[in-house]
Amino acid sequence: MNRTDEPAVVESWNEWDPLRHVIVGRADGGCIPPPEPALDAKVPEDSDMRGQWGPRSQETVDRANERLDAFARLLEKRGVRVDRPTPIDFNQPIATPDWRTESMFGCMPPRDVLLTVGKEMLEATMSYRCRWFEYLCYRPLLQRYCEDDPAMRHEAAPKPRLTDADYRSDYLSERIGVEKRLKWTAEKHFVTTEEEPLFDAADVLRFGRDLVVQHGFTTNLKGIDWLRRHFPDHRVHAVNFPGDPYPIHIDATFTPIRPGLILNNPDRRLPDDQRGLFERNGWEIVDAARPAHNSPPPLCYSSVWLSMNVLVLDPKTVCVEATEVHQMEQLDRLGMEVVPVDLRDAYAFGGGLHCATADVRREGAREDYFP
Ligand code: DAV
Repeated sequence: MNRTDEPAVVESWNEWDPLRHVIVGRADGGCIPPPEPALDAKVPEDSDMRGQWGPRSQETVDRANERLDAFARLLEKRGVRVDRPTPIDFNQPIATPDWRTESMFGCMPPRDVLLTVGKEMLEATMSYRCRWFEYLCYRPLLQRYCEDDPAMRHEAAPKPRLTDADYRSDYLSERIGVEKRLKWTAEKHFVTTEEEPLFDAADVLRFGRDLVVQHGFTTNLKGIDWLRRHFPDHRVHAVNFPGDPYPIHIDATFTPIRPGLILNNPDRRLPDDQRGLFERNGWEIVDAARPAHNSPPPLCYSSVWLSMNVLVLDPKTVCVEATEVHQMEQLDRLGMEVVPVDLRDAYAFGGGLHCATADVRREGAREDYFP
């Protein structure tokens, strides 16, 4: 069923049904992009990345690729078909009529760009200029899926202009401080404005009939409204996590494991008034275990909470980063078979196990988990 010479079938409705076909990113040519408004707002003020940009060293690229290749082989051994994107030369200037930037980013976290909802694969708008053209790396795959599967829908959200009007200028100051950041995120005063619809695919979680979308730095309310209009047969729920001073992407914050069970980052709890949907339907929201690390690896955008950026293979099996002993232990206790995956050396390229993948097919149909 998972042979690569057989026609691909696109269909995935949630984050946990048995995984059959997935895209795993590559580190080739990954760059640290030059400063730009939305990206600067995300780089933590004490980060080793402040002020530097350019191609990442070949040594770090090779090491990340070794890990990603091994992850792909592990998935294949478990019967999951794996495809890989086609990198382009990321270390070149790009421009639109509105702006120019000196380099792109890479094609490591496919989850940020591609949103699979049922038989549709949707290219997100993205909200960083350096990631505007990243969809090109996935076009060879999407074209093939279209040829193989007559019912597959390849969609792209309207490309945003990403002029300066998309970004709040008060986020551009060098030193804001965590206290002010937390006040701003609690007030939903994020770096992106409501100039036009913006969303990254990694702000969206799929729960059958329901989509849960994080409102934050990389997804604005217009982006959520666009998703609501685009998926009229889904209920789209906006959530936000006031404890996160750098709210981008939901997948190190709120992680569904199986029907009825979600891990929530204890530093970024879902506010009480947004829990009703889950509580009314008997879903348990559990504090995730603390990360095993005190700091992210060098030159990494993400926080230590990539510990909870896990990839669920089926409702009884979950891949967890191999050094995240506390997260492994907790998931084991919650009744999951835990598959350790050595991926920390790829974190700097854009994230953990969930980020590094994008669903093509999971078994199962669209269920209503919140009737
Ligand atoms: O906690 O830094 C990382 C999410 C990456 N997709 C964080 C969020």
